[in-house]
Amino acid sequence: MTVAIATLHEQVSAWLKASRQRIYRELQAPLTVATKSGRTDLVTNVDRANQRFLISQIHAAYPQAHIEGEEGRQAKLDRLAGLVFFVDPIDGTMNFVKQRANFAVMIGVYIDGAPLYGAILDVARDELITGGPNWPLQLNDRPLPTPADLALADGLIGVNGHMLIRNGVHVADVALKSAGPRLIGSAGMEFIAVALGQQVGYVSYLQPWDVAPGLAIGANFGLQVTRPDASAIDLLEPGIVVAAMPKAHAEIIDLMQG
Ligand code: 2AM
Ligand code: CA
Ligand code: CA
Ligand code: CA
Repeated sequence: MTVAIATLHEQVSAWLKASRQRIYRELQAPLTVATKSGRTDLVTNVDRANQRFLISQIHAAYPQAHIEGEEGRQAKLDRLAGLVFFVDPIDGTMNFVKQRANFAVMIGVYIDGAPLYGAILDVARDELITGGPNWPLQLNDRPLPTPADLALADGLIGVNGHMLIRNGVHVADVALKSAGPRLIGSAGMEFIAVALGQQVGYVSYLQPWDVAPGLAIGANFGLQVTRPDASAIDLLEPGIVVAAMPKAHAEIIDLMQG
């Protein structure tokens, strides 16, 4: 199967920009907020509506595609064969509800399990980061420099708050060895910070749609995205993700094994 990446980029960019317009239009009415697995795991009417919108756009353009989206009622993906779109209609729903900022809409596109293209829109700033193994790292269609391959001591590290507080898999050790931990509360925004060279990496427990877009973008600039034992990410399962530039990644993996 061949997919023209330039066409894909135009389509996905247009869907994400349209999502932004729809989100702000829907915010003119009160939000409906519900909990999922617990008190801090939220979904709103806007998450659900935007997922329906994105799925309809993907289906119309790529009828053969399989779609794995966070809020859907569609069956969970059980294989990565063919063209697969990972969709997170609002990433950082708690931030969306509490801050109306620091949330993203994002899509990762894979063929037979290999990354093809990723796009993350910082909705509040209207900044779209795109990239892939064969697509340049861009911010709103303008090229970005490759982030520096800093040692952990020289870079800020994005972390999952609960993992840091509980020192799950030595996250506190990683934070202490870094130039400082940072906590944004949106996986997509964390990957944007890494792509912009603002932090050297990110450690969290993530679902496939949280990691797929950033992993595809990072394939453009040597970002290492693995499990804590350095094994490859299985995009069919949730799990701990270590995403970092190569030097810091090697250091983080060492700390996490220790
Ligand atoms: P979400 O907002 O799309 O759910 C910080 O909470 C980051 O972790 C966000 O990117 C969030 O994505 C993700 N996340 C994954 N599982 C979560 C959960 N059970 N509760 C809250 N956030 C979760
Ligand atoms: Ca969620
Ligand atoms: Ca998410
Ligand atoms: Ca989400």
